[in-house]
Amino acid sequence: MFRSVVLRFVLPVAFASCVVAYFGLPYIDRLLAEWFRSDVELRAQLVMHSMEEPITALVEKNNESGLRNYLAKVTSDERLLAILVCSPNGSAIIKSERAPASVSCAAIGGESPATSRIVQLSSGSVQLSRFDFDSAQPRPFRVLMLHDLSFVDRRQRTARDFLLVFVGISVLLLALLIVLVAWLQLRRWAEVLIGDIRGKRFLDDAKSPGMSLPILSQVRKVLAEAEEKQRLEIDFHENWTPQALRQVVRDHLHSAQVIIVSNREPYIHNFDADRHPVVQVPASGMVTALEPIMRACSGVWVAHGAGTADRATVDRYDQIRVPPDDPSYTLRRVWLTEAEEQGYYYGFCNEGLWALCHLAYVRPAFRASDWYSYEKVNAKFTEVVAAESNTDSPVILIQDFHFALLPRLIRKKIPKATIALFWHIPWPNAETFGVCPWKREMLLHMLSADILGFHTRYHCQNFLDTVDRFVECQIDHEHMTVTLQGHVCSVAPYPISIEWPPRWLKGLPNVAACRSAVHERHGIAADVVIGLGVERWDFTKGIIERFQALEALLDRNPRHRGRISLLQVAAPSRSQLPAYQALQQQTYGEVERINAKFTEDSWRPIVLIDEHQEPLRIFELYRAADFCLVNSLHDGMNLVAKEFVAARDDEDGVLILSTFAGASRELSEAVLINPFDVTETAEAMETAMRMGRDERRNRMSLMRRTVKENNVYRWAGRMLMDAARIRQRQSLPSAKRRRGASDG
Ligand code: GDG
Repeated sequence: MFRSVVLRFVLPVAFASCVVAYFGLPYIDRLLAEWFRSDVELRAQLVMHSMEEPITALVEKNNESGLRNYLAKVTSDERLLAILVCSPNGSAIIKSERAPASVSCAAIGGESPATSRIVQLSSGSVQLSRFDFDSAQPRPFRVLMLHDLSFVDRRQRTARDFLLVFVGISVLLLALLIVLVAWLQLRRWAEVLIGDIRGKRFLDDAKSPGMSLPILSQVRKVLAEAEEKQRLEIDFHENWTPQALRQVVRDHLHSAQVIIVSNREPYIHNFDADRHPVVQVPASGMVTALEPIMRACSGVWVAHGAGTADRATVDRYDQIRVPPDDPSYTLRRVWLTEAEEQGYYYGFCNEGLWALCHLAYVRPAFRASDWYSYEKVNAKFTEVVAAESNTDSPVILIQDFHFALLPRLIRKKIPKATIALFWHIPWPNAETFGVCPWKREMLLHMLSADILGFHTRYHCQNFLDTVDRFVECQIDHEHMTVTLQGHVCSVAPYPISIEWPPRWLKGLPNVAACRSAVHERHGIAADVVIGLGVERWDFTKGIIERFQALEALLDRNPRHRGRISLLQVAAPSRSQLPAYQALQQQTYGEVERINAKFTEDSWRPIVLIDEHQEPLRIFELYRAADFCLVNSLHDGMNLVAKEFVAARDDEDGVLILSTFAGASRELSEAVLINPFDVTETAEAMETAMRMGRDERRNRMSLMRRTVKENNVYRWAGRMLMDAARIRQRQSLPSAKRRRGASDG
C-alpha cells in the first residue's frame, strides 16, 4: 500500500513542484533584481541629494583636494563603488579612488538630467546613475555614481537557495501528509469494507453505515453484484436450493408468473369409506420433481382433477391452495369427461405415446378417436391456462407427453408467453417415432415452445433427428436449436432430479430403527437381506424381469435361499388398460410361482406390496433395504434410484441400476446392468450381497454428492435461467421486429 501511495500521490506532487520551481525561479530572480535595482536607484538619488550642496560648493571653488577627500569619505560605503564628477564636455573633474578605468564620464549619455543603467564590468555588474547639474550653476557639472550590484547576485542566490530548500521541505511535508491521510483513509475504508464483507452488509444498503462516501457505496455495489453472481455460480455448481430458485424467479424472471401444466395433480382428494375427503400424493416421478419447485416459486399448477373428492374440495374457481399443511401455491383443477379421459389419457397418451416412446416391446395403439380426444383436451387446458394467466408474458412450464400440442395452442392465445415443454419419458429414434400417424402435427405444435427439454442429450439428438426427418425447418446442431417460421426453439438436456434433502427424511428415525420396523412389518427375519423395488406398476419398469432374476439367483446359488427377500412396492397405475391388467396378473402369477418354488418356513423370496404407499413409508423402505433394484427396461430418468441414494445418509446400501434408465448417466457408481439380461441382473444381486462396507460407502458417498449437486432445484433453475435468457433476447428491438414479422 505504501508503495502505491508513493507512486500514485507523492511522485506526481514532487514532479509538479519541480515544474513549478523550474519555471518559477527565473521569474523570482527577475523580480528580486528589479526590486534591488529600484532600491539602489532610490539610494543613489538619496545619496546625491545629500551630496548636492557640498559637491556644488567644492566644484564652484574648484577645490580639487576637498572634493577628493569628500568623495573618498562618501565612497567609503562598500556598496557605493565610485563617484565621478565630470564636466559637461565629458572630461573628468575628479574620480573617486575605486573608480574603474573602464568607466569614463562619457559612459552614460542622454537628454534626461537624471538617468541610470546597469553596466557589466569584469568585477561584476554595477549600476551607473547620472545626475546633471548644469543650467542653474555658474559651473555646470555632472556626477556619475557607481553602485556595486554584486550583492544583488548574492541575495538572488540566497533567495533561490532558500526557495529551493523551502519547496523541497514543503514537498516532503506534503508527501508525508498525503501518505498519512491516504493511509488513515484507506485503513478506514478497509475496515468498513472488511466489516461489510464479514457481515455481508453490502447485500442490504440499509444496514451499511457511512453510505455517504460515494466511493464506498460504489465498491459495495460492485461487491454485492459480485457476491450475487458468485452465489448463483456456486449454486449452479453445487448448491441449488429453494432460495436460489426463488432468487432466479425474482431477479432473472423479474417475478414473472410461473404456471405449471401437467396431467397428474400433485394432491389428489379421494373420499374414504365414510365419505370424508382424504388427500393423497400420487406415485409419480413428475410430481415428485415439480412439487418442490412450486413450493419454492408459488404460482399456479393446472392439472386434471382425477380424485373422487376433487370437486368437493375446490372453490368456485376450481382452485385449491396446496400443500394442505402449508399452502404456498394454487392448484387449478381441470375437469375431463369420462370420454375425454378414455380417449386422451388412456388411449392416445398411454396406449399410444407411452408405448411408442419406451422400447419395452409393447406395441403402441393409435386410434383416430383418441387423437381427436387428445386435441380436444389440449385445447381445453389451453383455455384454462389463458384464464389463469394474469400477465401477458407468463412463464409456462408444460409437463410431458400429455400436452404436445399445448405450445402452439398457448402461443396463439398468449403470444408473449415463455413456453417450456419438458418431456419426462425417452424420445425414441426417428424411425420409431415415425409410426405415429400424427407425428408432423405433434412436432409442429411442439416447436412453438421456446424450450424443449429432455432428460439426456441422447433423447435431444433423437428429437432433432426426428424433426429433421419429418419437418421442413432449419436445425442448428451445434446450438441445438430449431427455427421454424422465424421462431427459434431451443432443445436441451435437463436431467431431472429430486429435492435435497428429501423432506420425508425428517419424519423418520435412524437406519437401524427403519430396518427393524420394516423387517417386523413384513415378517422378514432380521438376518435376511432386503432387496427393494419401488415403482408404479408399469411394464417399462422390469418388475417381471427382476423376479426372474431372483429366481435365477436362487436356482444357481441355493445357499442364498432363506437369506434374501425381494420387497416389491407396485403402486397400481393405469389399471383400466388391458396391458396393465395383464401385467398385474402376470406379476401375481410370478410371485405365486416363485414363492411356491422356494418358500421355506416363514421365509418368502418375494414380498409384494400391491398398494399405493405414503411417501414416508417409501422412504422408510429405502432406509431399510440392503440394495435397491432399478431394472427399468427403458426409463427417461428414474427417480427411485435418486431417492434411494438420498435416503441413505448412513452411506450404506447398494444401487443396482439399468443402463436404459437416464439416471445411469449420472449414477455411474451404481452396479449397472442390462435389464434384459436376467443372468446379469442375478449376478448384480449377488455382487450387492457380497460387497464390502468400504466399497458400499465409497460408491454411495459419490452418488450422494452427485444427487445433492444435481438436485431438482438445479434442474428447474437451469431451465428457468434459460427461459430468462430467451426473454431477454426476445426483448431486444431486433428480435421484436423479427417476431412481429413472423407473427404477421
Ligand atoms: C416419469 C418417467 C422420470 C412409487 N410408488 C409409490 C410412489 N412412487 C414414487 C417414487 C418416485 C415416483 O413415484 C416414480 O418416479 P420414476 O421416475 O421412477 O417414474 P415415473 O412415474 O414413470 O416418471 C421417469 C419421471 O417421470 C420424472 O421425470 O424419471 O423416467 O417415466 O418418486 O417414490 N410414491 C408414493 N407411493 C407409492 O406407492 N407416494
